Order: sequence, then C-alpha cells, then structure tokens
Amino acid sequence: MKPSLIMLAGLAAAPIASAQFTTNSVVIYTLSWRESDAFGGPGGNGNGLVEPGEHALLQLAVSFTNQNTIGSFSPAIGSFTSGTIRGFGVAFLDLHGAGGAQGAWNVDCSFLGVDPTWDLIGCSGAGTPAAGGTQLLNLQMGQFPASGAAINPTNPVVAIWRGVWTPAVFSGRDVEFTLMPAVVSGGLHSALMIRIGTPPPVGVFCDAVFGSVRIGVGPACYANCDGSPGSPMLTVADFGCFINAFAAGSAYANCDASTTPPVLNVADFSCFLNAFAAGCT
Ligand SMILES: [Ca+2]
Ligand SMILES: [Ca+2]
Ligand SMILES: [Ca+2]
Repeated sequence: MKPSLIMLAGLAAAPIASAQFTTNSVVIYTLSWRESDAFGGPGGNGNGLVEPGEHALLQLAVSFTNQNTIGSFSPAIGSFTSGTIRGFGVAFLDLHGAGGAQGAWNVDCSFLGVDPTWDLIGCSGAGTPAAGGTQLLNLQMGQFPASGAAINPTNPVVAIWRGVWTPAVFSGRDVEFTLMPAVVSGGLHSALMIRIGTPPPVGVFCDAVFGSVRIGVGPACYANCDGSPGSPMLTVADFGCFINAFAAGSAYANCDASTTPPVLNVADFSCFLNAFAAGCT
C-alpha cells in the first residue's frame, strides 16, 4: 500500500525519506453515524440504537485548516519551499472499534466506500475488515490533480467515505470507532495539495486530528439488556447489564429517550424497571 500513497501524494516522485511536510495546516477527520438499512439507505426506527434488523451507516468527513494561505514545506522541491494550500490531498487510515465492535462491514464500492470523486486506487481504498470486524484497515482516498488549477478545493468534504457496520451481538452498550493512521502508512497518513505556481501541484504531508464515533447498540426487547436468547430471557444479568450501560453513559441506558441534560438520570432506572416488569416475549 505504501508505494501507492507515495506515488499519489508525492507528485514530485520524492522518495519516502524526503517526503514534503508542512506544519501550516492540519487535516481534521470527523465521523458520524445514523441508523440505516444494510446498504446505507434509510432504515431503522430512529431511536439512536442499532437493534436487530438495523444497521449503522458511518460517514467520514474531512476538512483542513488555513485553506488558501501560504504553506511552507520541507524539504524543498527545486527552488520551492512554499505554496498555496489549496485542497485535501490524501488520507491513509485505519478504523479501530472498542466496546464489543465485532460485526460485519459493507463497504461495497459500487455504492459505499470512497466517494468516486476521491477514489484513488479503486475498491481496496474502501477498507478491509480485520479482527472480527472490530477493525477496518487501509482506507485510502484523495486526489491526484494534473495541474495546480485542477486541484479540487472542496473543504470540507462531508461524505468522502461511507460504510455500513452491523454488530455481531445486540446487547445494550456503546461501541466506539476511532480513526488512526494506517499502520502501513509509516506515519505518512495525511496530505494536502499545495499549489506552487506553474509546475504541477505537490502533495505535502501534515498532521491530523482523528475523530471517533460512539454507536448505541440495543437488544430487540429493551429490558433484555444482555441480548440473551431463550427463557428466562430476563434475569438479574439484565439489571447488571443496564447498570453497566448507565455507568458508561451509553445511549442504550437512556430508556425514556429524554433529550434534556442530564440525559441519563433516575427516570431511566424507573423506565428500565417498568420495561423489565412488562417482560419480553
Ligand atoms: Ca433503532
Ligand atoms: Ca437477558
Ligand atoms: Ca433519560
């Protein structure tokens, strides 16, 4: 994977040891999610929890600071040591989940994965599931303009990548997915396109802020917090599960679906007890 990034981001064909770097701009990655169908289309009951039969559409937005200002870089390219920060260049990322993130990914590049405008390497840039679906590795996206005038200046790019995650287990909890530099990027995870006049633009690496997203997961029947099958479905384990979810601040624990802070309070305990008393069938 590394050669593709260098080739794409380093239009000067610089070897990795001399990749240009700037400290004058930072790339910011932001993750969001919503309930969806298995293909990222509308789906779910909209209660903020992924429940059996529902799926989570994750969406990546990318932006960068100090657009259209002067970015200094080193090492020099010929006589150039600076240029105009014009566009997002390249991202090379891993996504790691925690909190029970095992599951299935749909990053079918015919309708998910990288936005075609920012697709550099074809379907493999959409990411490869690993570790039981708790990880999605080697997300790659960006641009490779032929000239400075051709740099795509879109900032932010609100949906540069999309993927659908389906939990393997539906118990009441929050799962957190966090972006980080792709291990195989060798630390060269983010780049900008800088315009330096008549020569082609250059891809210049920079630092980044890596976002994360918390996804609420819930069982088919609310009181069955641990998602256990069979009978009795509701046991003391579900109380323990709810208390843990409450302590963790999970979306699941907001039983009464309140929206006024503090969202989690004693009313949610009462709500859970009522749901438990009502039973699950
Ligand atoms: Ca739901
Ligand atoms: Ca149970
Ligand atoms: Ca509440």
